[in-house]
Amino acid sequence: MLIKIKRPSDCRESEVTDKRLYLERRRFLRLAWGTVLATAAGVVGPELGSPRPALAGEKLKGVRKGPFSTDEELTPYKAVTTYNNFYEFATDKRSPAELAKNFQTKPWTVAIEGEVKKPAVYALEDLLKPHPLEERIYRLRCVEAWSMVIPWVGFPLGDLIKRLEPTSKAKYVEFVTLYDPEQMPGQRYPVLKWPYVEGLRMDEAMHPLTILAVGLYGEVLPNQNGAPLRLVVPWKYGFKSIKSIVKIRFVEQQPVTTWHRAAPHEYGFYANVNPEVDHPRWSQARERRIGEFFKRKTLMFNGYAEEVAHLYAGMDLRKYY
Ligand SMILES: Nc1nc2c(c(=O)[nH]1)N[C@H]1C(S)=C(S)[C@@H](COP(=O)(O)O)O[C@H]1N2
Ligand SMILES: [Mo]
Repeated sequence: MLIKIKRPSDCRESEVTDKRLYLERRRFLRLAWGTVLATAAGVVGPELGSPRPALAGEKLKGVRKGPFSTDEELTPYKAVTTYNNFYEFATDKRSPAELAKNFQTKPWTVAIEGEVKKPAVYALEDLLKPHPLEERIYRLRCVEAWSMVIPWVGFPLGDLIKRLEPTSKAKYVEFVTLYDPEQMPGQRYPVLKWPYVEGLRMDEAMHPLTILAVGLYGEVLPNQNGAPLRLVVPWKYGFKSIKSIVKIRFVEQQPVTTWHRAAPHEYGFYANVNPEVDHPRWSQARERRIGEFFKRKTLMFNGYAEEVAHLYAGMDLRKYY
């Protein structure tokens, strides 16, 4: 009888490459931040006497496995962190990783405003402290018809919202990215109206799939992926998942979101992944998973229909695109 033994060469090339890079990076970080890591405690790491460029890459502690994870193959770390949409830095996908290298994410505050019982400017540490971190492996589907599978680290946005106690007038949640053209060179150009704004209906914001992420691949978010705090809404096109959040506002009216303002007939407020509603300039029926050659079919609500379709019962999804 022949028994097939899995040899290293049976592994996919991408797997091997990614693992090697992952380990090399780890080793580099150990060398660079040896003492820091030795004393690192928790989400945002230790208070440091002297400034240093970035916190990205520190290992997050006490991360438990969260619900809703897909078991699909992960997109390699390298691709997740070097193929980014972050227009505050640049409009191409390669530059944000380089241009965001020295982005200062500490200290960081988040203003909580509007229809809420506990409005305040919170230090990020205080905002995060009560929330245990979970790993959630989600698909991210960009409106440009590519997709990734990313192991996020974060916590349900709904848990934070409950803590902040919105009033009965709060029908939507608006999110705002940092405006700082000194640090974010893309903001020196009027490609979009700055700062970047996104929004969710209250029930979308409270949905257990919706998370605020502080990390990926077990580490603090790389700056180009939206450090230190970004939204992840897996059933919507990637542009809803706003990065580097400095303000969360509870409002009565539907927020005017950045991409909707820029091109209203191309980008709706809802932006649910929907293979049946094409972008005016291209089809949304298929997508390319980064790292794969053949395109695959795009699934309704990015494959999360079972969890979220009820939120839109009775709505015409061609009108509310
Ligand atoms: N502030 C801000 N958030 C943003 C963007 C941006 O340009 N600025 N790009 C969006 C788009 S179009 C996508 S597809 C995702 C990409 O996230 P990633 O780079 O972590 O994969 O971020 C979204 N969040
Ligand atoms: Mo996107």
